[in-house]
Amino acid sequence: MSAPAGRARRVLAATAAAVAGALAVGMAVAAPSTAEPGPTLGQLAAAKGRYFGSATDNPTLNNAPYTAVLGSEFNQITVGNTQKWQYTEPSRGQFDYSQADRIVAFAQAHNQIVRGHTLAWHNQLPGWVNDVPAGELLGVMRNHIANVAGHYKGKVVHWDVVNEAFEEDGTRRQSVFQQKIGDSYIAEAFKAARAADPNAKLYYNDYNVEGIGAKSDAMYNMVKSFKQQGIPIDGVGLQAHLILGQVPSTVRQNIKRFADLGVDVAITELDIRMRTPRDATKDAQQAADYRTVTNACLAVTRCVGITVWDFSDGYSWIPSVFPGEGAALIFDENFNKKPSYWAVYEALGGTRVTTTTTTTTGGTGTGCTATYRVTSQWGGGFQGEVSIRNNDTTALNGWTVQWTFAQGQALANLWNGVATTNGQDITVRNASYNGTIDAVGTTTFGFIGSFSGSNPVPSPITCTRA
Ligand code: G2I
Repeated sequence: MSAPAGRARRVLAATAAAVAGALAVGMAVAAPSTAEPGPTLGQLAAAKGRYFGSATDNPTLNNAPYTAVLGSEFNQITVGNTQKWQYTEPSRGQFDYSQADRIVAFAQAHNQIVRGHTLAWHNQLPGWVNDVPAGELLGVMRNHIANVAGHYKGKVVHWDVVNEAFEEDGTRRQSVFQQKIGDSYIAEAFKAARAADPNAKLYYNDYNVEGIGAKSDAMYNMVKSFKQQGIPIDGVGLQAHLILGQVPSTVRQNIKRFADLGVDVAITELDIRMRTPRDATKDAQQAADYRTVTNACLAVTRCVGITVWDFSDGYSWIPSVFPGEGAALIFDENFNKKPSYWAVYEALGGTRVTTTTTTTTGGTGTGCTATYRVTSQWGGGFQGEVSIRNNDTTALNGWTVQWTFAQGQALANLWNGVATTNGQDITVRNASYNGTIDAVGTTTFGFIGSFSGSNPVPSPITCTRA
């Protein structure tokens, strides 16, 4: 068991070195502050000189299981909604930072860097902006950027300055800014952002620009001309709202061509949606897709990090906008890690310990199957998970899983289940909210344990349905 512990130490040492290196070039990439067993995605990314982050929104900041993951797993946060114009300047000249300030404070308290989102966008604009006379809109936009970027000066590492300015065919979107200010509005927005916060990295951010095509070509040509003219642009954000099995084959090549122009690249809003419900085949494809995107970023030094557009399937924008689709993220609704999580974890250099025991027992019908995994292990401690599969073609209502820790291991805490221990015998029953498992569905509980000496996977492990 000394190998995993040694590995954990190496990861932490590498993390510290990467953080120091990143700070030396002025980009604060820090490991998450909350102690979590095993390396987190943020720590793994930091060891590679990158960040791995999540978007978040204000309503979820009151949800303790949610914030436990948000605060520990990631070393970067994007303000998902409340820095948008509608929230920050709801009426002309009246600025309100109360909501976004809460997210920035959360990030600071957890040692996470912040991506500001977004200063000039056609969407989530308060109505009054559309009524500003053409001759005044440039001044209004400059004033908005001066105030918002000024308020967050020194607190936002990356700003999405202009968002989604191109149509699919590469022509300019006819937003109010485009119509009333003209082509120059994007350059003007970048100049205003640089003046307001000279140290923030300034990004142009868009979707459907992950691979090479008409829209990313337009973005490429704009960045190239900005660099030639000295317009202050530092990076491009590839949002990456992707569809299962459809990661563009040219993502890596596309990231590289932007890096070669002399700008950074970030994957800013990653999610990979599927028709719901999930199943094992779709989960495996999604894991492969997440791995492809992560590897594409890691392949190019100037790809500075990856942000998922929130992290749990229960808090994703997808189902409300694409009915019948969802399950696009790396944690499920109950904050269990999905195969897509582990794909990112491994792509970032983490090693998953996957010792497994499976036993099926009766109850009624064909019963259920419990699969026990040690998912990570370090000196004296480990994290485990047990997945319970309903083998029957009717729903199951209530389950019990039992095993014996033969080598003196002990449970420290357990989630998504109710544990009772009798000496070395462990019994876990469903929690109030996850006793029902659909026909051939699965649910999972997780736990932290301690051990000394060895930590073999217990055998047998039994699953009994009520
Ligand atoms: O649409 C997905 C993203 C595409 N790129 C830019 C991002 O800023 C955008 O984020 C989404 C938010 O995740 C949604 O949460 O932007 C949407 C608006 O275009 C956000 O949706 C809005 C709803 O439309 C409102 O009804 C709701 O009040 O979220 C608001 C706050 O929950």
